[in-house]
Amino acid sequence: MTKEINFRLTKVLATCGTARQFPPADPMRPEIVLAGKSNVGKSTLINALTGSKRLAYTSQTPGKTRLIIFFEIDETLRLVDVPGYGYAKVSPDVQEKYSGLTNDYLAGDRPLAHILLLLDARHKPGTHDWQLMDWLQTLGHPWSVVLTKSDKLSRQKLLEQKRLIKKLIAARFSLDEDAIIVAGVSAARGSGIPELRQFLASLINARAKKTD
Ligand SMILES: Nc1nc2c(ncn2[C@@H]2O[C@H](COP(=O)(O)OP(=O)(O)OP(=O)(O)O)[C@@H](O)[C@H]2O)c(=O)[nH]1
Ligand SMILES: [Mg+2]
Repeated sequence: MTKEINFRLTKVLATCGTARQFPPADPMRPEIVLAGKSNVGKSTLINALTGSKRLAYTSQTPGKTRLIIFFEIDETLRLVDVPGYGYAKVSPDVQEKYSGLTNDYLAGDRPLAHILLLLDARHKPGTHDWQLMDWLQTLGHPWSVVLTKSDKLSRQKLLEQKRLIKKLIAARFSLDEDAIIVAGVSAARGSGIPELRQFLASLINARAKKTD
């Protein structure tokens, strides 16, 4: 049976500056990571998914989320907000520390169900985005792309951008374009949010069936 997930039943589980602070892994509560460049809209998307205005901290100042934050939804799954990368005003050693924390998480023994790589719908993937995709492919983690701020584009432009991103990723990793999932969302308008909730629920349900 497919379990409904109530995304409104979300709480902050842990706010972590080091890997030691990560909450104990719970295989019954698989984790979905939101990763992406600083300011791409990770925290805003968590707020939109959970119907909260200020659960995840959002700001106009890029590079604000410096910690890994674990959210728990309906005692069923966890969303993990990892620090944004590629923030130019942060010195390289500070940058290193935060990407180190993300690497600790990704390379650690977590019940990782999926990674959502967020890209601004208006732009192509940058160096740091490709680095993360390379790393995820190397680790063998399943991931998909979410194009954020889709309200900044016309419907037609968004479609074109989705196609372009699929093409670029397929070329880089020798994949079939149809195997690449690229969703579009606008937290500002709420578009794509119910579909993304549905996608996450289907991932969690598929995983639950496998471990039955
Ligand atoms: N127009 C529009 N703006 C958005 C959308 N989502 C986020 N933003 C804006 O983008 C800015 C950054 O959003 P955040 O959610 O703080 O970004 P973040 O990825 O968490 O950033 P870091 O924590 O620095 O890594 C904020 O000013 C948001 O209001 C969207 O769907 N549409
Ligand atoms: Mg943030």
